[in-house]
Amino acid sequence: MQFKCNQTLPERAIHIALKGPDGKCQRGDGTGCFIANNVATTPGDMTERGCTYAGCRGVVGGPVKDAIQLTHGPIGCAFFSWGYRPHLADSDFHMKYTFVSDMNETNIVFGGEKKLLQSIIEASAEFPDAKAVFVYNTCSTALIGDDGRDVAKQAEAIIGKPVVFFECEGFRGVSQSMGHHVGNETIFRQLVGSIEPEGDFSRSINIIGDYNIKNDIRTFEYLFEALGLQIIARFTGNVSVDDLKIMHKAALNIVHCQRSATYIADMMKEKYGTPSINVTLWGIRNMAQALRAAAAFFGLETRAEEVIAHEVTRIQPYIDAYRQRLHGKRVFIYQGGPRVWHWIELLRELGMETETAATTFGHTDDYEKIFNQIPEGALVIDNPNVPEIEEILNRRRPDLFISGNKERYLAYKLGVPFVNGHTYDTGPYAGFVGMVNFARDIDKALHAPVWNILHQRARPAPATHHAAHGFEE
Ligand code: CFM
Repeated sequence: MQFKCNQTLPERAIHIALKGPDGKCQRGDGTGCFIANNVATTPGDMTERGCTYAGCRGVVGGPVKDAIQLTHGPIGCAFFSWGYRPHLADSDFHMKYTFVSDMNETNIVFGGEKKLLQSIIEASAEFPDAKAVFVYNTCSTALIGDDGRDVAKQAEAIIGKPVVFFECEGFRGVSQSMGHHVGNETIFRQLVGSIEPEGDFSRSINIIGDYNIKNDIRTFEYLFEALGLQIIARFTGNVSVDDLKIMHKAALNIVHCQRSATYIADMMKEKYGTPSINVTLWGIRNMAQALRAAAAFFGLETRAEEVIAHEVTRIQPYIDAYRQRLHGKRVFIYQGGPRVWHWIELLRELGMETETAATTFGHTDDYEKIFNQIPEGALVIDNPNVPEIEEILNRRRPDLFISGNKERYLAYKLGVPFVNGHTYDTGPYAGFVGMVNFARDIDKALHAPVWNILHQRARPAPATHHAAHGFEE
């Protein structure tokens, strides 16, 4: 069987797949290969992907709360990386300010190294409390061959604090995913292990791959602390430069976002022998499992059961109430990558099923985790463009679309209830208590009074299984 989206390029067929009756991925070109992913976007396809710089500046480096975040490039690169992702911390310096070398035409012709050096010196004189300067390279400065590494070295000698140069020029990878990798490697190489603190770190952990979106850490950090564990560093939500320097002391790495931050856990394993566990900090079963796994490592199993029992008792009445209202709903989740597979189980705990799944930059391991969890007949699409998303919303008519701000108004216009899964309109959504917020927001979206008006008009019949997915040729 061959199938594809009707409103799209023929090359896209390999990025669209169904979960077949054998439980395997049935790709749109009928070859039986696994869904194509993490490859260059087809020219002419209006992808929603970000660039390497976006993944490095916006996702991994940007949350570090006491570093000057300086873009080496044109002003537009800095503007569009500033404030779009609410990675909160207990101070707001990193969210409030963005710095840029402001490359103009003359600088592009004659080189921007001097201007960069001057920008670093000026910024650090203006903000003496900052603990480091993070410099991010962009397409234009990479193309003209500015030697940012050398400038960073010179600047470091002048200002006397770390100047970390990220080689994250936008064109370097096929998506923001490459920027995560560059961010991990650079922070590891330049900062981790640069201080050797005294003390007992035998019961300490790092939380790797959480960015404190709308204060997610408030929902799970106290749980790990209740086990008796000390959190040394977060990578990178609410983290300071000094925390990053000593994160190699942790006894265990707890890896949450396994797309953007497994790299640093692997490098720590190799260099320092730090063990790591992969966890999901969303949903009841996953959060409990994360606490159990951490506790098992330290021999704190009894305490973990007490903590879990206490928390689950607290939230269960709310979850039960929401479950009654949400039961049987069919969901389309479209996120950057891992959140799709992180949430399938959580939605099931609320009585809902994920029948369509898409990621912007997921890799094979993300798609394997998705295929393992979705039901037969579910549709999966890699790096969807807007016409494809529109076609899915129109033809599959999900009851709920969990996606991001880029798709919000498309969903509203097509009359599909929407929840913002990237930056959360309210949040936090992680941990046990965050799940109640998530359920509340889903309930609000599904049962908003506006749908009563729409429902009076004719709506296409909801999609059921195979033929109804509407993607056959
Ligand atoms: Fe990791 Fe993320 Fe995600 Fe991500 Fe992102 Fe994000 Fe995401 Mo938006 S780090 S990969 S690059 S969990 S910003 S906090 S929600 S696309 S699925």
